[in-house]
Amino acid sequence: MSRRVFIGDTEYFPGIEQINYEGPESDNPLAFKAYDPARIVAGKPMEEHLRFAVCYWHSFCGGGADPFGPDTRSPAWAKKADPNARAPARMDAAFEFFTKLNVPYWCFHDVDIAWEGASVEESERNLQAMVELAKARQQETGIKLLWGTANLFSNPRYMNGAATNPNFNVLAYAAAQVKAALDATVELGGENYVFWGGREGYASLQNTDTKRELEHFAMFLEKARDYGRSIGFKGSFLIEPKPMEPMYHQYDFDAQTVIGFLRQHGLDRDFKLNIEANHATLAGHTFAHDLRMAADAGLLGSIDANRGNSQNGWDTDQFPTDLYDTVHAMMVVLEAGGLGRGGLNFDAKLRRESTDLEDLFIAHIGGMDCFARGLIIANRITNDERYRALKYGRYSSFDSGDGKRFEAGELSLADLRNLAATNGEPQQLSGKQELIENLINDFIVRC
Ligand code: XUL
Ligand code: CO
Repeated sequence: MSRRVFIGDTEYFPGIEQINYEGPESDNPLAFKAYDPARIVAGKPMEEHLRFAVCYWHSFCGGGADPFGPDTRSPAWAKKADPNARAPARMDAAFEFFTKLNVPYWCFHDVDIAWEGASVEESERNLQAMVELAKARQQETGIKLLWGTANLFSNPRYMNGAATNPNFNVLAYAAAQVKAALDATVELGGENYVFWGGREGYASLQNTDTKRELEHFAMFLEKARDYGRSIGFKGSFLIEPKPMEPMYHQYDFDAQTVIGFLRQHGLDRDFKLNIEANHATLAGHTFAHDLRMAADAGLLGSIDANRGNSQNGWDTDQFPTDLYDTVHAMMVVLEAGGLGRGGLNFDAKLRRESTDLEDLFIAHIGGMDCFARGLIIANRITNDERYRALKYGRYSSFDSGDGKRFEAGELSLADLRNLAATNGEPQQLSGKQELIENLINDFIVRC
Protein backbone atom coordinates (compact mmCIF):
# COMPACT_ATOMS: atom_id res chain seq x y z
CA MET A 1 0.00 0.00 0.00
CA SER A 2 2.26 2.78 -1.15
CA ARG A 3 0.99 6.25 -1.91
CA ARG A 4 2.93 8.87 -3.77
CA VAL A 5 4.48 11.22 -1.27
CA PHE A 6 7.14 12.85 -3.40
CA ILE A 7 6.79 16.05 -5.34
CA GLY A 8 7.86 16.83 -8.91
CA ASP A 9 9.67 14.20 -11.01
CA THR A 10 12.32 12.86 -8.68
CA GLU A 11 12.13 11.07 -5.36
CA TYR A 12 14.92 12.46 -3.17
CA PHE A 13 14.40 10.17 -0.20
CA PRO A 14 13.83 6.80 -1.88
CA GLY A 15 12.96 3.94 0.42
CA ILE A 16 11.50 6.25 3.06
CA GLU A 17 7.73 6.18 3.29
CA GLN A 18 5.31 8.38 5.19
CA ILE A 19 6.35 8.60 8.86
CA ASN A 20 3.52 7.42 11.11
CA TYR A 21 2.78 7.18 14.79
CA GLU A 22 3.44 3.61 15.97
CA GLY A 23 3.37 4.14 19.74
CA PRO A 24 5.88 3.77 22.58
CA GLU A 25 6.50 0.05 22.00
CA SER A 26 7.64 0.48 18.39
CA ASP A 27 11.33 -0.02 17.68
CA ASN A 28 11.08 1.36 14.15
CA PRO A 29 13.54 4.32 13.98
CA LEU A 30 11.39 5.81 11.19
CA ALA A 31 8.19 6.03 13.25
CA PHE A 32 6.89 8.36 15.93
CA LYS A 33 6.76 6.85 19.42
CA ALA A 34 5.04 9.79 21.13
CA TYR A 35 3.97 12.33 18.49
CA ASP A 36 0.42 11.34 17.64
CA PRO A 37 -0.89 14.44 15.81
CA ALA A 38 -4.57 13.83 16.54
CA ARG A 39 -4.18 12.88 20.21
CA ILE A 40 -5.99 15.33 22.45
CA VAL A 41 -3.89 16.94 25.18
CA ALA A 42 -5.25 19.80 27.30
CA GLY A 43 -8.32 20.07 25.09
CA LYS A 44 -6.75 20.17 21.63
CA PRO A 45 -4.81 17.92 19.24
CA MET A 46 -1.06 17.63 19.73
CA GLU A 47 -0.38 19.02 16.27
CA GLU A 48 -2.16 22.24 17.22
CA HIS A 49 -0.10 22.66 20.38
CA LEU A 50 3.22 21.93 18.76
CA ARG A 51 2.85 23.41 15.27
CA PHE A 52 6.14 21.89 14.08
CA ALA A 53 8.17 23.48 11.32
CA VAL A 54 11.26 22.34 9.42
CA CYS A 55 13.90 24.96 8.68
CA TYR A 56 15.15 25.14 5.12
CA TRP A 57 18.66 26.38 5.80
CA HIS A 58 20.20 23.66 7.96
CA SER A 59 18.20 20.82 6.44
CA PHE A 60 18.46 21.63 2.72
CA CYS A 61 21.33 24.12 2.37
CA GLY A 62 23.79 22.82 4.95
CA GLY A 63 26.04 19.86 4.16
CA GLY A 64 28.10 19.50 7.31
CA ALA A 65 30.88 22.03 6.64
CA ASP A 66 32.58 23.53 9.69
CA PRO A 67 35.47 26.04 10.00
CA PHE A 68 37.91 23.14 9.73
CA GLY A 69 36.54 21.20 6.80
CA PRO A 70 34.05 21.05 3.92
CA ASP A 71 30.68 19.33 3.55
CA THR A 72 30.47 15.66 4.40
CA ARG A 73 27.11 15.15 2.66
CA SER A 74 26.23 15.77 -0.98
CA PRO A 75 22.56 14.94 -1.47
CA ALA A 76 21.12 14.77 -4.98
CA TRP A 77 19.37 18.15 -4.72
CA ALA A 78 22.65 19.95 -4.03
CA LYS A 79 24.60 18.36 -6.88
CA LYS A 80 23.27 20.39 -9.82
CA ALA A 81 25.83 23.04 -10.81
CA ASP A 82 23.35 25.52 -12.34
CA PRO A 83 21.43 27.45 -9.65
CA ASN A 84 18.43 27.61 -12.01
CA ALA A 85 18.18 23.84 -11.72
CA ARG A 86 19.52 23.46 -8.18
CA ALA A 87 17.03 25.75 -6.42
CA PRO A 88 13.88 24.01 -7.76
CA ALA A 89 15.41 20.57 -7.08
CA ARG A 90 16.15 21.63 -3.52
CA MET A 91 12.60 22.86 -3.09
CA ASP A 92 11.11 19.62 -4.38
CA ALA A 93 13.34 17.66 -2.01
CA ALA A 94 12.25 19.91 0.86
CA PHE A 95 8.52 19.51 0.17
CA GLU A 96 8.96 15.74 -0.20
CA PHE A 97 10.63 15.74 3.23
CA PHE A 98 7.97 17.95 4.89
CA THR A 99 5.24 15.72 3.49
CA LYS A 100 6.82 12.42 4.47
CA LEU A 101 7.58 13.75 7.94
CA ASN A 102 4.03 15.10 8.28
CA VAL A 103 4.98 18.54 9.62
CA PRO A 104 2.46 21.31 9.02
CA TYR A 105 4.98 24.17 8.55
CA TRP A 106 8.30 25.26 7.09
CA CYS A 107 10.54 28.37 7.48
CA PHE A 108 13.09 29.98 5.16
CA HIS A 109 15.52 32.85 4.53
CA ASP A 110 15.38 34.56 1.13
CA VAL A 111 18.80 33.23 0.11
CA ASP A 112 17.96 29.67 1.18
CA ILE A 113 15.34 29.29 -1.53
CA ALA A 114 16.73 31.64 -4.17
CA TRP A 115 20.20 32.85 -5.02
CA GLU A 116 21.46 36.41 -4.91
CA GLY A 117 21.68 38.26 -8.21
CA ALA A 118 24.17 40.92 -9.30
CA SER A 119 21.66 43.69 -8.50
CA VAL A 120 18.66 44.36 -6.28
CA GLU A 121 16.34 43.78 -9.26
CA GLU A 122 17.96 40.46 -10.16
CA SER A 123 17.75 39.19 -6.58
CA GLU A 124 14.09 40.21 -6.45
CA ARG A 125 13.38 38.33 -9.68
CA ASN A 126 15.16 35.20 -8.46
CA LEU A 127 13.18 35.25 -5.24
CA GLN A 128 9.87 35.86 -7.00
CA ALA A 129 10.44 32.86 -9.26
CA MET A 130 11.11 30.59 -6.31
CA VAL A 131 8.16 31.99 -4.38
CA GLU A 132 5.92 30.99 -7.29
CA LEU A 133 7.24 27.44 -7.11
CA ALA A 134 6.90 27.38 -3.29
CA LYS A 135 3.33 28.59 -3.60
CA ALA A 136 2.50 25.76 -5.99
CA ARG A 137 4.15 23.21 -3.71
CA GLN A 138 2.29 24.57 -0.68
CA GLN A 139 -0.99 24.20 -2.54
CA GLU A 140 -0.19 20.64 -3.66
CA THR A 141 0.88 19.47 -0.22
CA GLY A 142 -1.06 21.62 2.26
CA ILE A 143 2.21 22.57 4.01
CA LYS A 144 2.12 26.14 5.34
CA LEU A 145 4.70 28.82 6.03
CA LEU A 146 5.38 29.51 9.72
CA TRP A 147 7.75 32.37 8.95
CA GLY A 148 9.98 33.93 6.40
CA THR A 149 13.08 36.06 6.95
CA ALA A 150 15.95 37.78 5.13
CA ASN A 151 19.53 36.67 5.56
CA LEU A 152 21.28 39.92 6.50
CA PHE A 153 24.46 38.34 7.82
CA SER A 154 26.15 36.01 5.29
CA ASN A 155 26.98 38.36 2.42
CA PRO A 156 30.29 40.19 3.11
CA ARG A 157 28.50 43.53 2.63
CA TYR A 158 26.94 42.92 6.05
CA MET A 159 30.20 42.32 7.89
CA ASN A 160 29.62 45.44 10.02
CA GLY A 161 25.90 44.80 10.46
CA ALA A 162 22.79 45.47 8.38
CA ALA A 163 20.34 47.87 10.06
CA THR A 164 23.14 48.89 12.45
CA ASN A 165 25.83 49.24 9.80
CA PRO A 166 27.79 52.52 10.00
CA ASN A 167 27.33 52.83 6.21
CA PHE A 168 23.87 54.06 5.18
CA ASN A 169 24.11 52.35 1.78
CA VAL A 170 24.39 48.97 3.46
CA LEU A 171 21.34 49.73 5.60
CA ALA A 172 19.37 50.61 2.46
CA TYR A 173 20.48 47.36 0.79
CA ALA A 174 19.29 45.44 3.83
CA ALA A 175 15.95 47.25 3.59
CA ALA A 176 15.62 46.13 -0.04
CA GLN A 177 16.13 42.54 1.06
CA VAL A 178 13.63 42.82 3.92
CA LYS A 179 11.05 44.38 1.59
CA ALA A 180 11.38 41.49 -0.87
CA ALA A 181 11.32 38.91 1.93
CA LEU A 182 8.17 40.50 3.38
CA ASP A 183 6.55 40.40 -0.05
CA ALA A 184 7.49 36.72 -0.30
CA THR A 185 6.16 35.95 3.19
CA VAL A 186 2.83 37.62 2.47
CA GLU A 187 2.57 35.90 -0.92
CA LEU A 188 3.07 32.54 0.79
CA GLY A 189 0.61 33.27 3.61
CA GLY A 190 3.36 33.26 6.27
CA GLU A 191 2.08 33.52 9.82
CA ASN A 192 5.11 35.42 11.17
CA TYR A 193 8.14 37.32 9.97
CA VAL A 194 11.48 36.94 11.82
CA PHE A 195 14.38 39.29 12.43
CA TRP A 196 17.45 37.58 13.77
CA GLY A 197 20.06 40.31 14.25
CA GLY A 198 23.01 38.20 13.16
CA ARG A 199 25.58 40.97 12.89
CA GLU A 200 23.57 43.70 14.62
CA GLY A 201 26.12 44.32 17.34
CA TYR A 202 29.84 44.97 17.44
CA ALA A 203 33.26 43.44 17.44
CA SER A 204 34.85 46.45 19.15
CA LEU A 205 33.13 48.96 21.42
CA GLN A 206 35.95 51.40 20.63
CA ASN A 207 34.94 51.87 16.98
CA THR A 208 31.17 51.70 17.52
CA ASP A 209 28.58 54.43 18.22
CA THR A 210 26.17 52.06 19.97
CA LYS A 211 23.59 54.77 20.69
CA ARG A 212 23.27 55.76 17.06
CA GLU A 213 23.25 52.15 15.87
CA LEU A 214 20.41 51.20 18.23
CA GLU A 215 18.38 54.20 17.07
CA HIS A 216 18.90 53.12 13.46
CA PHE A 217 17.85 49.60 14.39
CA ALA A 218 14.56 50.80 15.92
CA MET A 219 13.84 53.04 12.93
CA PHE A 220 14.55 50.19 10.51
CA LEU A 221 12.16 47.86 12.37
CA GLU A 222 9.49 50.56 12.44
CA LYS A 223 9.72 51.05 8.68
CA ALA A 224 9.66 47.29 8.08
CA ARG A 225 6.58 47.03 10.28
CA ASP A 226 4.86 49.86 8.38
CA TYR A 227 5.62 48.26 5.03
CA GLY A 228 4.47 44.83 6.19
CA ARG A 229 1.17 46.20 7.43
CA SER A 230 0.72 48.22 4.21
CA ILE A 231 0.87 45.02 2.12
CA GLY A 232 -1.60 43.20 4.35
CA PHE A 233 0.70 41.24 6.66
CA LYS A 234 -1.45 40.39 9.69
CA GLY A 235 0.97 38.15 11.57
CA SER A 236 3.58 38.91 14.20
CA PHE A 237 6.99 40.34 13.56
CA LEU A 238 9.40 38.36 15.70
CA ILE A 239 12.80 39.29 17.09
CA GLU A 240 15.06 36.33 17.80
CA PRO A 241 17.44 37.14 20.68
CA LYS A 242 21.02 35.89 20.65
CA PRO A 243 23.88 37.34 22.73
CA MET A 244 26.90 36.63 20.50
CA GLU A 245 28.11 34.57 17.52
CA PRO A 246 28.94 35.84 15.00
CA MET A 247 29.60 39.17 16.79
CA TYR A 248 31.39 39.63 20.05
CA HIS A 249 28.28 41.36 21.36
CA GLN A 250 24.80 41.35 19.77
CA TYR A 251 22.18 43.96 20.65
CA ASP A 252 19.30 41.48 20.88
CA PHE A 253 21.17 39.86 23.77
CA ASP A 254 18.36 37.92 25.45
CA ALA A 255 14.62 38.02 25.98
CA GLN A 256 14.61 40.72 28.65
CA THR A 257 16.93 42.99 26.65
CA VAL A 258 14.69 42.70 23.58
CA ILE A 259 11.52 43.26 25.61
CA GLY A 260 12.99 46.49 27.03
CA PHE A 261 14.07 47.62 23.54
CA LEU A 262 10.66 46.94 22.00
CA ARG A 263 8.87 48.80 24.78
CA GLN A 264 11.30 51.71 24.64
CA HIS A 265 10.52 52.20 20.97
CA GLY A 266 6.79 51.45 21.08
CA LEU A 267 7.22 48.32 18.96
CA ASP A 268 5.70 45.84 21.42
CA ARG A 269 2.27 45.89 19.78
CA ASP A 270 3.56 44.42 16.51
CA PHE A 271 6.67 42.57 17.58
CA LYS A 272 7.04 39.47 19.73
CA LEU A 273 9.95 37.15 20.43
CA ASN A 274 11.18 34.00 18.75
CA ILE A 275 13.06 32.18 21.50
CA GLU A 276 15.81 29.77 20.46
CA ALA A 277 16.98 27.24 23.04
CA ASN A 278 20.68 27.41 22.22
CA HIS A 279 20.64 31.22 22.12
CA ALA A 280 19.20 31.34 25.64
CA THR A 281 21.94 29.03 26.91
CA LEU A 282 24.58 31.09 25.11
CA ALA A 283 23.31 34.07 27.14
CA GLY A 284 23.87 32.13 30.36
CA HIS A 285 20.18 31.29 30.85
CA THR A 286 18.15 28.16 30.44
CA PHE A 287 15.78 27.72 27.48
CA ALA A 288 12.85 27.84 29.91
CA HIS A 289 14.10 31.10 31.44
CA ASP A 290 13.95 33.05 28.18
CA LEU A 291 10.59 31.49 27.34
CA ARG A 292 9.30 32.51 30.76
CA MET A 293 10.53 36.11 30.42
CA ALA A 294 8.86 36.41 27.00
CA ALA A 295 5.64 34.78 28.21
CA ASP A 296 5.46 36.99 31.33
CA ALA A 297 5.69 40.05 29.09
CA GLY A 298 2.91 38.70 26.86
CA LEU A 299 5.43 38.56 24.02
CA LEU A 300 6.10 34.87 23.47
CA GLY A 301 5.76 34.55 19.71
CA SER A 302 7.44 31.37 18.54
CA ILE A 303 10.26 28.93 19.27
CA ASP A 304 13.41 27.80 17.49
CA ALA A 305 13.84 24.31 18.86
CA ASN A 306 17.34 22.93 19.29
CA ARG A 307 19.91 22.54 22.06
CA GLY A 308 23.54 23.36 22.77
CA ASN A 309 26.33 21.35 24.24
CA SER A 310 26.89 22.06 27.91
CA GLN A 311 30.62 21.27 27.59
CA ASN A 312 31.44 24.16 25.27
CA GLY A 313 28.52 26.59 25.35
CA TRP A 314 28.69 27.37 21.59
CA ASP A 315 25.73 27.61 19.27
CA THR A 316 25.93 23.96 18.22
CA ASP A 317 22.29 23.79 17.03
CA GLN A 318 21.82 20.13 17.94
CA PHE A 319 18.45 18.47 17.63
CA PRO A 320 16.50 18.65 20.90
CA THR A 321 16.60 15.31 22.68
CA ASP A 322 16.80 16.40 26.31
CA LEU A 323 13.47 15.58 27.91
CA TYR A 324 13.99 17.86 30.92
CA ASP A 325 14.42 20.78 28.54
CA THR A 326 11.25 20.06 26.60
CA VAL A 327 9.21 19.43 29.76
CA HIS A 328 10.31 22.74 31.25
CA ALA A 329 9.72 24.54 27.95
CA MET A 330 6.24 23.09 27.47
CA MET A 331 5.32 23.98 31.06
CA VAL A 332 5.91 27.63 30.15
CA VAL A 333 4.06 27.31 26.84
CA LEU A 334 1.02 25.68 28.45
CA GLU A 335 0.93 28.16 31.32
CA ALA A 336 1.15 30.98 28.75
CA GLY A 337 -1.94 29.62 26.98
CA GLY A 338 -0.09 28.20 23.96
CA LEU A 339 1.98 29.50 21.06
CA GLY A 340 -0.84 31.25 19.20
CA ARG A 341 0.35 31.83 15.62
CA GLY A 342 3.85 30.69 16.56
CA GLY A 343 5.24 27.19 16.36
CA LEU A 344 8.22 24.97 17.01
CA ASN A 345 10.77 25.38 14.26
CA PHE A 346 13.66 22.94 14.25
CA ASP A 347 16.54 25.38 13.84
CA ALA A 348 18.85 22.41 14.24
CA LYS A 349 21.45 20.71 12.11
CA LEU A 350 22.66 17.17 11.72
CA ARG A 351 26.06 16.45 13.19
CA ARG A 352 28.82 16.56 10.58
CA GLU A 353 29.34 12.86 11.10
CA SER A 354 25.67 11.97 10.39
CA THR A 355 25.85 11.28 6.68
CA ASP A 356 22.99 8.91 5.80
CA LEU A 357 19.96 10.29 4.00
CA GLU A 358 17.68 8.83 6.67
CA ASP A 359 19.51 10.75 9.44
CA LEU A 360 17.53 13.91 8.62
CA PHE A 361 14.31 12.00 9.32
CA ILE A 362 15.65 10.32 12.44
CA ALA A 363 16.80 13.67 13.85
CA HIS A 364 13.43 15.35 13.31
CA ILE A 365 11.47 12.34 14.58
CA GLY A 366 13.53 12.43 17.79
CA GLY A 367 12.92 16.15 18.24
CA MET A 368 9.19 15.83 17.59
CA ASP A 369 8.84 12.90 19.97
CA CYS A 370 10.83 14.76 22.61
CA PHE A 371 8.48 17.77 22.43
CA ALA A 372 5.41 15.51 22.30
CA ARG A 373 6.55 13.79 25.49
CA GLY A 374 7.40 17.18 26.97
CA LEU A 375 3.85 18.34 26.20
CA ILE A 376 2.18 15.31 27.78
CA ILE A 377 4.31 15.48 30.92
CA ALA A 378 4.08 19.27 31.23
CA ASN A 379 0.30 19.08 30.99
CA ARG A 380 0.18 16.60 33.87
CA ILE A 381 2.54 18.66 36.01
CA THR A 382 0.91 22.02 35.44
CA ASN A 383 -2.49 20.54 36.35
CA ASP A 384 -1.21 18.77 39.44
CA GLU A 385 -2.55 20.23 42.69
CA ARG A 386 0.72 19.62 44.55
CA TYR A 387 2.75 21.51 41.94
CA ARG A 388 0.26 24.36 41.85
CA ALA A 389 0.17 24.61 45.63
CA LEU A 390 3.97 24.54 45.86
CA LYS A 391 4.45 27.20 43.20
CA TYR A 392 1.51 29.55 43.59
CA GLY A 393 0.71 28.81 47.26
CA ARG A 394 4.03 30.41 48.20
CA TYR A 395 2.49 33.79 47.46
CA SER A 396 -0.68 33.33 49.49
CA SER A 397 0.32 36.15 51.86
CA PHE A 398 -0.40 38.52 48.96
CA ASP A 399 -3.88 37.07 48.38
CA SER A 400 -5.56 38.94 51.20
CA GLY A 401 -4.98 41.50 53.94
CA ASP A 402 -1.92 43.73 53.87
CA GLY A 403 -0.20 41.72 51.11
CA LYS A 404 -3.16 42.36 48.84
CA ARG A 405 -3.19 46.04 49.81
CA PHE A 406 0.53 46.24 48.92
CA GLU A 407 -0.13 44.78 45.47
CA ALA A 408 -2.88 47.34 44.99
CA GLY A 409 -0.38 50.10 45.74
CA GLU A 410 -2.13 51.13 48.95
CA LEU A 411 0.84 50.82 51.33
CA SER A 412 3.68 53.35 51.57
CA LEU A 413 7.21 52.49 52.57
CA ALA A 414 6.46 53.87 56.05
CA ASP A 415 3.30 51.70 56.25
CA LEU A 416 5.42 48.67 55.40
CA ARG A 417 7.92 49.63 58.09
CA ASN A 418 5.17 49.90 60.70
CA LEU A 419 3.74 46.51 59.72
CA ALA A 420 7.21 44.96 60.04
CA ALA A 421 7.59 46.48 63.48
CA THR A 422 4.16 45.20 64.57
CA ASN A 423 4.39 41.72 63.03
CA GLY A 424 7.96 40.99 64.11
CA GLU A 425 10.39 38.48 62.56
CA PRO A 426 8.68 36.65 59.65
CA GLN A 427 8.17 32.91 59.78
CA GLN A 428 10.40 30.95 57.37
CA LEU A 429 8.69 29.36 54.37
CA SER A 430 10.50 26.43 52.73
CA GLY A 431 11.05 26.78 48.98
CA LYS A 432 10.61 23.00 48.55
CA GLN A 433 12.81 22.91 45.45
CA GLU A 434 13.82 19.28 45.93
CA LEU A 435 10.22 18.21 46.40
CA ILE A 436 9.19 19.88 43.16
CA GLU A 437 12.16 18.35 41.32
CA ASN A 438 11.20 14.92 42.63
CA LEU A 439 7.61 15.45 41.53
CA ILE A 440 8.73 16.31 38.01
CA ASN A 441 10.88 13.17 37.87
CA ASP A 442 7.93 11.05 39.04
CA PHE A 443 5.82 12.46 36.22
CA ILE A 444 8.55 11.81 33.66
CA VAL A 445 8.93 8.17 34.69
CA ARG A 446 5.17 7.58 34.68
CA CYS A 447 4.74 9.08 31.18
C1 XUL B 1 21.18 31.74 13.87
C2 XUL B 1 19.73 31.53 13.81
C3 XUL B 1 19.05 31.90 12.53
C4 XUL B 1 17.70 32.50 12.70
C5 XUL B 1 17.08 33.00 11.42
O1 XUL B 1 21.76 31.41 15.09
O2 XUL B 1 19.14 31.02 14.73
O3 XUL B 1 19.02 30.78 11.73
O4 XUL B 1 16.81 31.57 13.26
O5 XUL B 1 17.86 33.92 10.78
CO1 CO C 1 17.14 30.47 14.99
